[in-house]
Amino acid sequence: EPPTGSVQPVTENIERFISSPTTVESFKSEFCRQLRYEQGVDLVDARTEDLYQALARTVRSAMVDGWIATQASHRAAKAKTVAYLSAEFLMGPQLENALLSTALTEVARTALAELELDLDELTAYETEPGLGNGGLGRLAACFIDSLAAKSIPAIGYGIRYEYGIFRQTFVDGRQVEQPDRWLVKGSPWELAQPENSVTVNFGGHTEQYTDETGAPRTRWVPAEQVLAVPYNYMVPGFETRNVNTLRLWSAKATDAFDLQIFNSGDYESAVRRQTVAENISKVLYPEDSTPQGKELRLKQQYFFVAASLRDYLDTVLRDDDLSTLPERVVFQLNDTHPVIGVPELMRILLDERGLGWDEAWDITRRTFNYTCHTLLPEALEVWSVDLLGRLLPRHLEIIYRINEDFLGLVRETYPGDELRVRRMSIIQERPERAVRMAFLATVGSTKVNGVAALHSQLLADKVLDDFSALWPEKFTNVTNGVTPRRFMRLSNPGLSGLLDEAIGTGWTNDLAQLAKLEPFADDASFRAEFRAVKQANKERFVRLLAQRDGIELPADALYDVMVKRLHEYKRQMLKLLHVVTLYDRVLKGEVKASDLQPRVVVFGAKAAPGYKMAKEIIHLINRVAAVVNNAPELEGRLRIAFPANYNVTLAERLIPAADLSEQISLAGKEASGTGNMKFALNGALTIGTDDGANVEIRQLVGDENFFLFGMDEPAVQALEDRGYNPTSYYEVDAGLRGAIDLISSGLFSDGDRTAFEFVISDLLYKDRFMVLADYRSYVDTQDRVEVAYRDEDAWTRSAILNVARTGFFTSDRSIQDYLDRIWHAPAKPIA
Ligand code: GL9
Repeated sequence: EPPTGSVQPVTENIERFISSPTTVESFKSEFCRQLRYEQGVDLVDARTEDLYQALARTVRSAMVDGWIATQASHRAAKAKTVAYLSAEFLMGPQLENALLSTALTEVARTALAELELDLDELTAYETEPGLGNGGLGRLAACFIDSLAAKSIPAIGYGIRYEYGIFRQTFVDGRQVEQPDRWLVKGSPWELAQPENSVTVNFGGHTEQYTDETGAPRTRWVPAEQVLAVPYNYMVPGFETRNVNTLRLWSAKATDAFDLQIFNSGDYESAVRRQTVAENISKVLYPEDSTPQGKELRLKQQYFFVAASLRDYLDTVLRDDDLSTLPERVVFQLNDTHPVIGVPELMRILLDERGLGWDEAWDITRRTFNYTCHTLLPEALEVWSVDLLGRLLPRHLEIIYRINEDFLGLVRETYPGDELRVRRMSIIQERPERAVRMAFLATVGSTKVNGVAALHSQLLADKVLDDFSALWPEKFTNVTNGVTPRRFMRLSNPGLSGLLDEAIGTGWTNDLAQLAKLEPFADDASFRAEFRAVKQANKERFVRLLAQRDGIELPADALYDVMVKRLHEYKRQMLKLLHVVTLYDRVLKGEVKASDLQPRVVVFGAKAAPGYKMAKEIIHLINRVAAVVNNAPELEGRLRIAFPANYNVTLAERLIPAADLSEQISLAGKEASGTGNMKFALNGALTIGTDDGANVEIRQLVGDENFFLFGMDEPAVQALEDRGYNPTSYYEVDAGLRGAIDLISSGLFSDGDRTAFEFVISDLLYKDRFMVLADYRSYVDTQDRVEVAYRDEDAWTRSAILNVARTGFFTSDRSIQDYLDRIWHAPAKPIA
């Protein structure tokens, strides 16, 4: 039913009037039309920006028919939809991926060439939307790619931050954050839909009343309203006509009484109201693993979740009967950020739809599932009862009632065990009364999953042990994955071409086919070609870095890469101690520089702006780099490159160039990792601990093709239990002492011996992540890496086997696991 007042659309044969730009001629014509009639720019005057915009809009228009058909078909079929709720979607550049999915790359190249324009130049011009912090946001982007590729009805719901993750710069080696103004020139990829805006309420109080039937009811009387405006991004799938939706919400002031205030002459108040509302989607919180508990963050969470539920129920589903909701949609909670959706759905069912508590709770629990992405206790979100009650009074009441019923069940199951009741309560009492969002998510969901086998096991055995004891069948694992479209086909055309020739092209959406590569590891001519691709990728990266950062590097070296957020548990310090050890050995004459394997160590890492230790470590890396890179003693054989502002765009060029992938977190701390998968799939060998998905990578590639080092999780636990004393390692290990003393000597800080005291004294006296305990094992293993790398044939063989044996880590497989174990939503390919 079209909404009343809308014009009846011409539905028959709309293709008679318009068509999608899928041939060279129509592509050229649409490109010129966009440039001229939509942007008002003459081709002869067009700047790169104008050309890029016109190109992007042309490609976007090629996706629209599939997008419209997908929505119509899913609506008609009443298809079960996966709604992926995520505060972050770290999408990366869009143009190449859209061209790949629409199979228009060559059409675009030719069309542009006929206009004397170069596709690659325009592709390189794109700035990526950085609407995520790291692994969690990038995983969401890989998942919506795979959902589309598999023709699963799915919607991604998130926030259209006006400023994404900050742009990192270095000033005297220190991180300085610049705002990421990704929207100033407008995004050519979005379609605003202000007519589908929804209002989101905050504050106020609740009231009891009796309805027409005399039944007691509750209603929320909010104090504030904000408008949520949807922006749609098309999510095309590889080799399917289906195009899914990513719907990001932007906050806008309602204009209800703005005008009144404005007319009364109080212009500042009118503007202030607007600013307060629009601040909600202004900026991505740049935090990693340490949520700040700020009011604006909770507002962001409720804002996007409330808008998404409202949108799904009223605009997508449009069904009065919500009793079958669990058959029509599954809301997947990407970490605890959207968990306020659980009481929000309860509120809708109870207060707006008039359902009874039991029925509402049954529907809600069957509609939500929760993915946990961490093991660090400090990363688990809690919201103070005080703040929640002020911002969302009705939700707090509902949470209390959920908790009451839940604790009733606990008491019934474990009579007399009040300690357990306190441990399991959704409300923590100390240090302040607060809602434990991970517990609320667990109670409110059908399934709870971790993101790698080890992580899921530790979740069930440690972090959520009481819950897994109560509900063992609720807990499951889905190991993360990455999309091979972006992280192989697009980022590594050299390797992709080689794979196409060797095993056919089917691997791109059936990555298990990489197994067919296995025999080629023993083929000397294939190994030579594989090596040539790796070398060409290094050269391409070297050219990019010279141009992007003015960093000059040798291409002929072992590329040793550690890229990920800067966090103590990930142990960038361990990598740095290794580098300093190599330098120290040469300075002491223990090793001749000419005997060193030429090595380029690449770091890429952003630190949360308020994370002092992480920022000090960035500074230290930069200072060590400045000295090492110019040390005559090293004869240029050891280089450190730390390009600022590591992002998806840089990752796509760097990962294919890597020989060695650094995955060196303290065992039991990295939930999964996904960079580890990207490196292995691009033929890098891993040096890593038995942590996260490293465990599964090693099982698949085999011990002989993986450099394992360090303590495993039980050993870490045992050391913690007996009492860890980092200084004792410093005292007994001369190599370690040499490295630490070199840093303390002032050599990297113009003679200032105190410059890095903050870092060094923490290592010596606290070292929460046991860097010193794993140092010896790490450095010895790096020495083995160096020997292994010199045997070109054996190394290349291992690299090929890494590719051949890691097809498991495609996000297509992750999505299949979610479908089989959690979602049960069938594919609906459109005709
Ligand atoms: C993370 C985990 O730390 C990673 O180990 C995991 O691979 C990803 C995706 O599951 O999720 N959880 C988390 O908060 N972040 C992760 O990367 N942090 C950021 O995204 C910054």
